[in-house]
Amino acid sequence: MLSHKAFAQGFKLLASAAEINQFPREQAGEIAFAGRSNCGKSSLINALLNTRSCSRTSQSPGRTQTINFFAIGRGLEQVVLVDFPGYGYARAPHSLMRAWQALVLRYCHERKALVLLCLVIDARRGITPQDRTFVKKIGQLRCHLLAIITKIDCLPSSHREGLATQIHADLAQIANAKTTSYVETSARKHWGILEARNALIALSATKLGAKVVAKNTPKRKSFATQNDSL
Ligand SMILES: Nc1nc2c(ncn2[C@@H]2O[C@H](COP(=O)(O)OP(=O)(O)O)[C@@H](O)[C@H]2O)c(=O)[nH]1
Ligand SMILES: [Mg+2]
Repeated sequence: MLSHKAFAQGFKLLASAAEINQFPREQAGEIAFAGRSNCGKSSLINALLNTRSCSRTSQSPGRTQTINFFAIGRGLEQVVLVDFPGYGYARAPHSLMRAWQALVLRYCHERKALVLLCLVIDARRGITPQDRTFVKKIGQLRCHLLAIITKIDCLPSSHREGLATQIHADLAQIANAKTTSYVETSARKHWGILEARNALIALSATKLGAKVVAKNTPKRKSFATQNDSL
């Protein structure tokens, strides 16, 4: 089971997969991160691990073209973070985009080790049409869906109010996961990173035996304290 210690012990790149046969052996629970290109996914993963180097942040969107698997934590606490290529990158060739998308969808549909899917959302944009398409294409998820809203430092505080409610309502219409939760962060200011780690710990531990919530009625959950659990 994932613990706070695991986030501070470094990471090991297990694989950068462009094809399904390059996926690593399923050795531990996997937490996957999806999001639009440039939404801040790499910065968020780096902030979660308190590093600058895990998931390469880049000014040029679309650079992450493989599914990257990083192991964190030791022994029974080991978890694998899975960084998907960003979708919605207009300048990537269509054939390449289709190949990434097919790979990611196959991962979501077939990977038994997947314990939690995180959807990283740029606070300034909210749920985009590409997010909608992605979530719809995944269809039925056997695990939880965690919306991680990031770059909230870019919004004036008056705009932050109601943002999570709106995103939650938008996701409620399309997501078909056991539960849908959200957390608000800024990788740049390190806001909400502890709460995001709490959410990853709690939600990744509850895949098995979790209560099944009826379709389109996601349960709302916030992760304000370190001891929160479902
Ligand atoms: N203001 C602000 N900018 C951010 C934040 N996170 C990422 N960025 C910026 O957004 C751009 C894209 O970030 P990156 O992590 O590479 O996004 P990715 O393409 O989703 O992996 C970069 O210029 C980052 O510096 C944040 O929390 N706040
Ligand atoms: Mg990236």
